[in-house]
Amino acid sequence: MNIVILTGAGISAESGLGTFRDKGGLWETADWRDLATPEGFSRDPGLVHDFYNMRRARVRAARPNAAHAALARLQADGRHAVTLVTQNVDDLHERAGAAGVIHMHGTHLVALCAACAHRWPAPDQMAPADTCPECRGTARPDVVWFGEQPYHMDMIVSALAGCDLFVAIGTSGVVYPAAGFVEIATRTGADTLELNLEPGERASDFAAGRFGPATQVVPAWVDEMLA
Ligand code: BJW
Repeated sequence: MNIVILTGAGISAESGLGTFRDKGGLWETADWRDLATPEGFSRDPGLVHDFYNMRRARVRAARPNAAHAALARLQADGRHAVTLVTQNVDDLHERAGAAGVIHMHGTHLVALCAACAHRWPAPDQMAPADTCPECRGTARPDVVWFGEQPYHMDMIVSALAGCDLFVAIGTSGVVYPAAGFVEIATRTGADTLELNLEPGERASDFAAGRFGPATQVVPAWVDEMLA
């Protein structure tokens, strides 16, 4: 079976990384217009770097959980062709052993030159004075902010067009284009499944849903797929 899996912040919640829109989430205490837009970065690059420096430190201290491990197990088993797309900017899928993970919103472990698009490993602390080693342009985290085009969209849409099953895990279904993947998969005739703590915004678009903490529902679903 060709399976496309989309993950969101909820899969990393039990590794200690905050989600965005839950109670106590990152956007409850901070304004996304200041922290996750190119305009916010132009206004106050120091504030944005501090936000990503804090999150980078949390990611470096975090460990993959049972849900990340289960998806890596499903992929490594080889019975199904698994395309893993994540909205997350952490590297917990890779550290659990997953291969070829598509980071549609980039990763804050990489720095990006805003002028020439050169990329290099992000230092633990980035600062407004940091410049590109190639052209001296402004350095920023290699993440996709609101109003910017998510990465690898051609690859993702073609994987969705050829999949038999689309599974969304731990994502609220609020942010596009990822929130529209279930529609694309449904149109192409795929079965669809939502695995989430509770039903997300697009729950009624999925053929089925299973709800509970990712560390429980994801390994249980993977066990069934490999039974
Ligand atoms: C658990 C759990 C546990 C908790 N176990 N589950 C009007 C209509 C349609 C679109 C738009 C519109 N106005 C503007 C737009 C476009 C805009 C958009 O969607 N805005 C909406 C808010 C309306 N989108 C964009 O601008 C995007 N670009 C774009 O559209 O370009 C045009 C284009 C598209 C395609 C081709 C060509 C051109 C860019 C979006 C960039 C998003 N960036 C961020 C920041 C990235 C860097 C960073 O991490 O800081 O991405 S915002 C933030 O939201 C982050 C996330 O990846 C993303 C999604 O969040 P996610 O993962 O769903 O997290 P939460 O917190 O929302 O949900 C967590 C879920 O987990 C919940 O369901 C919980 O229940 C669950 N959970 N604990 C299991 N233990």
